[in-house]
Amino acid sequence: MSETPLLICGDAFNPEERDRLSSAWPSAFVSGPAGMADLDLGLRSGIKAIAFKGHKPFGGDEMDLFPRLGVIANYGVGYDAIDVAAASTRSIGVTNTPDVLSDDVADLAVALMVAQARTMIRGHAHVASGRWAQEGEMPLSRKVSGSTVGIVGLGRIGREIADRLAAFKCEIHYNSRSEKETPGWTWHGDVVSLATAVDFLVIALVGGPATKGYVTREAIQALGPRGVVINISRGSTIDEGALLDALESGAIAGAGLDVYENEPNIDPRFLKLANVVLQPHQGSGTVETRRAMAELQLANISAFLEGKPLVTPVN
Ligand code: 8YV
Repeated sequence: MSETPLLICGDAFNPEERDRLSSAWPSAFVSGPAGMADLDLGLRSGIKAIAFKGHKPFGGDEMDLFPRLGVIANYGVGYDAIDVAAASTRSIGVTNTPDVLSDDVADLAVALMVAQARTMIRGHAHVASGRWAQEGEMPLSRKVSGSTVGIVGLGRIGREIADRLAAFKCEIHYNSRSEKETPGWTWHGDVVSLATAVDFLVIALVGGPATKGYVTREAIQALGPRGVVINISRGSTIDEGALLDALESGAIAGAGLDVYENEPNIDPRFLKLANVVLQPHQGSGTVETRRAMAELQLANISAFLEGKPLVTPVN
């Protein structure tokens, strides 16, 4: 049997992250779950932990390739790529990297709101192209402070977004399964009621089958012509076709998006829109936070391989 306990899985790992893992534990590498079946049986039989990064599906069939597998440590708070139920039935632990990225993702959500409403991308082009000197001022933009905001999903990240927007003097509404203890924010039992009440709808849901298409066509319509959708969660949480229809027709005012259904090959309809600010799924993508995520992932792997309790288990 091989003496290699760790498999690093995902071409999204950068060299520093791979080095950190492989300096801690003897390891092998595979670019994604699809390549696991091609690994040598001797190597597979020794693997006890998998460090996972990326969004390609990792299911029970792949888990069965590793008879001694005890933990899958995900790099990221969202673990929708991993079939957690399949892991649980096989007594495989799954871990993620919560909390350490909430500030960055919340910062980006607020930045998307401000950039969209204050037409900052257009403003940059106006200056950089020299048009400012030739044509003078741009058309006026739209105020963010004091606006009415609806947060879909008041978990760790949703809460950070709401706290920031409360400091922007926004009126905070939210939708979650049950009412939470808040400083007087307004709870809505469904997303259509939430969308009807607000101008900015900020999606901060977890991904996965339970939230697929949660923000429906009806909810998008309910936002109305001043409505702006911000999504920093997963592309799957909103009806993307309905969002594109509403953006194209002017049924809503715009969107600020960090996530899409088909990343990185996003629907080309997005590229023709003038009322959107688009980011390449970089919510947690700062040097500081990615390092903290990598360290937490390694802490979970080391805990497992040393027979200690997992640091941030999800099952
Ligand atoms: C990704 C994320 O994990 O944490 C999450 O759920 O979506 C991101 O931080 C990161 O892009 C690595 O794939």
